[in-house]
Amino acid sequence: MGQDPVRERRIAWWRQARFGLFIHWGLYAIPAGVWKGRAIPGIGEWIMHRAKIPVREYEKLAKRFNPVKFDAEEWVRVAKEAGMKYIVITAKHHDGFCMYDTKYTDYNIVKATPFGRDPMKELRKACDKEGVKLGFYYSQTLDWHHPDGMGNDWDYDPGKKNFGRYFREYAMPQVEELLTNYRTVAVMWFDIGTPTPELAREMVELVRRVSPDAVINGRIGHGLGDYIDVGDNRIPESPLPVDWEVPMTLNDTWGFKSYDHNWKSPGRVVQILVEVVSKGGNLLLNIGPTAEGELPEPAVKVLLEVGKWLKENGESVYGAGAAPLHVPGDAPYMCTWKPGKLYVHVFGWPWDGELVVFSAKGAVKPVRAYLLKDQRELSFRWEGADLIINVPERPADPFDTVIVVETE
Ligand code: FHN
Repeated sequence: MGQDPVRERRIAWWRQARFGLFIHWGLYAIPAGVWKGRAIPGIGEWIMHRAKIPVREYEKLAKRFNPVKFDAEEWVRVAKEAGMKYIVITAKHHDGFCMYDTKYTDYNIVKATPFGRDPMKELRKACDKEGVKLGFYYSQTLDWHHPDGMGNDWDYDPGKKNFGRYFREYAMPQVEELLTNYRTVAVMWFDIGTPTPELAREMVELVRRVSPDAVINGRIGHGLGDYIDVGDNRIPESPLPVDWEVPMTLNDTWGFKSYDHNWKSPGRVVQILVEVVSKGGNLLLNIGPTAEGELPEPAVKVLLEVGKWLKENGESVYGAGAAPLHVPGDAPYMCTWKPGKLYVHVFGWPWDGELVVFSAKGAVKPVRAYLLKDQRELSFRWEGADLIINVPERPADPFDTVIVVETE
């Protein structure tokens, strides 16, 4: 990766953004976790694989896909209200169904469904209107529908597959199509890696040629891409010295499942977001819309609550990163940082009116401390290496009260 100035320019907005919306939407929203009356365990968008549904049978879902409640503007508004700066949506997931109009297969939302509209075009327009960046998820390796794609061994003989042909004559042209017809694509989001470095390099070269400003995620594989995606739902133990992102589910699935109600609370999401930023990363938080085209109501509620918190505390998140001090694992706070400002996010309010910021000496030279929410001034003193901040009796926010420590 290195300090290539072209890359630095390309990724600058992404680094500021810190919070994005991931959307997994496709035919799998119809069965929504149930196949032939049987609840299929695991993540919703994997149902074709988990239940070994034959291509000819799965394909029939397209005829039933009619998400008439889909409203691109509404989706983008929710993302924006939630404080999310970019959206990454599945243009093609592992099931191979294309959620946009493509000339390389009729197995797409415009040609194969009664819906007949192109939601990616509509999202493009809505994102431009609202000033939200739009990126596409494209499953470049797994494709359970294409005879040469990887992963489907129940319909196709793996020994007869020509993956190179699929990749060069199908996946690459489709990515080029996305980059060209839906300009300007902010992120090209690949998944699970590419089998060979050669193919991965060819894909990266294509993206660079067609859309030099598109940020490429690390799951293209082989150390290529502009940033790293850590494991799904896994926040690293400590800050990483590279650009990174964690894709995370809001419940326990990416694609919609009718019976997954295990939603994270707004307070939990705020805490996750702050933890991610305190370790120098971005949070790409997922929601899986229904087959009717709606964002699940409970998910929207959570996101809007998070957005309210961000409206007041966004300064401590956008463009912020890891603080130059160690926060013990059992401390009741986390820290984010911008040059000249330490943001102390207090999750466990001190009962005795004194917040102890451990081992802050050397890292900060405080000149002023105040509550971010209402600018209330706070006094402070040193006790050895610890900074003691005098705080009001009650927290200013039920999720996370942010104290700003201005430093020399
Ligand atoms: O297999 C996929 C999964 O369905 C989902 O898209 C996630 C999102 O990060 N990525 C893969 C697993 O890592």
